[in-house]
Amino acid sequence: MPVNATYEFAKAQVAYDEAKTPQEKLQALKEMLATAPSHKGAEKLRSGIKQKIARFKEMSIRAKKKGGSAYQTIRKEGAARVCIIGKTNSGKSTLLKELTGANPKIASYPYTTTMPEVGTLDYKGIKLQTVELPAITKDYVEKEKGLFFLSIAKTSDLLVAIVSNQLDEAFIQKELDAGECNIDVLFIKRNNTLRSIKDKIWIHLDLIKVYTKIPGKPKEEQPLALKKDATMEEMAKKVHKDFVKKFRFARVWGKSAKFGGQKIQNLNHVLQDNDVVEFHEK
Ligand SMILES: Nc1nc2c(ncn2[C@@H]2O[C@H](COP(=O)(O)OP(=O)(O)O)[C@@H](O)[C@H]2O)c(=O)[nH]1
Ligand SMILES: [Mg+2]
Repeated sequence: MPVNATYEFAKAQVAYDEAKTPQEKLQALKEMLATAPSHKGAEKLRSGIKQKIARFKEMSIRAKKKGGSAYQTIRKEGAARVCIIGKTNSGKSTLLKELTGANPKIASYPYTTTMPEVGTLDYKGIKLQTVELPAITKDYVEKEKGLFFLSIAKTSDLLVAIVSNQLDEAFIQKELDAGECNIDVLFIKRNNTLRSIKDKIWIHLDLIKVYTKIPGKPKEEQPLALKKDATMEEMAKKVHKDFVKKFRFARVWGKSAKFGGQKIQNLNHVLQDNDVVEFHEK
């Protein structure tokens, strides 16, 4: 049976466009090469496909080799990791500086930031690691750098994307989807106030802050971050690894208490934002 090469090729091309992982892309590219026209006029097309195949192969070999990447991973710190993403010149470095006081390079020319920049955002005493990722470009997932930056994005608890319009939003979402990055995205515009951006980040992280206190003293200045709906047990564990064993009861002030200083013996008691907890040991 005669094979319609053009049809097969088009099919492989669609598969390539729809492929989400480098492995799938590689598979589709091989199919494209096998079905590409063989006449002289298609030489450029074939060599382009071969180049892409070589690139994806190198990428997957590098990914398999432990520590084979030229890029350093960033150690997680603080209660959560937030990544600032966006197109070039969207104001990522400026926002990082405003949120954290870090000093990234800021310039009016594009692609100033070539490696991730890190700062710490202090939200009412909670430390949030904030990472600016270099500009998202088209077909991000096909570039080794893009893959690396996506791998950092995937380790974050929230992505903050600076956009000017719906098109930007769609572009960024598409690149994240292609990289199989399913982290929540908070889209913000540059004209949002810093206060509102900080509050939105906090709300989207779904965390609460709680305070410990020693009997007869006011609450500690430094709050602890817990995930929303965390229990007394989770807080106790966070304060000290032996605390659950030693737990006798706690006095609680705040939204989760019926009245200020309520005695709570139940380790499954659900805490709320801004609660103050005084632990009493056995
Ligand atoms: N008008 C205006 N310009 C800004 C704002 N934020 C950043 N810029 C400018 O836009 C350019 C790129 O900013 P930068 O933070 O380096 O963007 P990045 O490439 O996304 O990191 C610089 O010239 C900034 O001064 C803003 O909120 N308003
Ligand atoms: Mg930058």
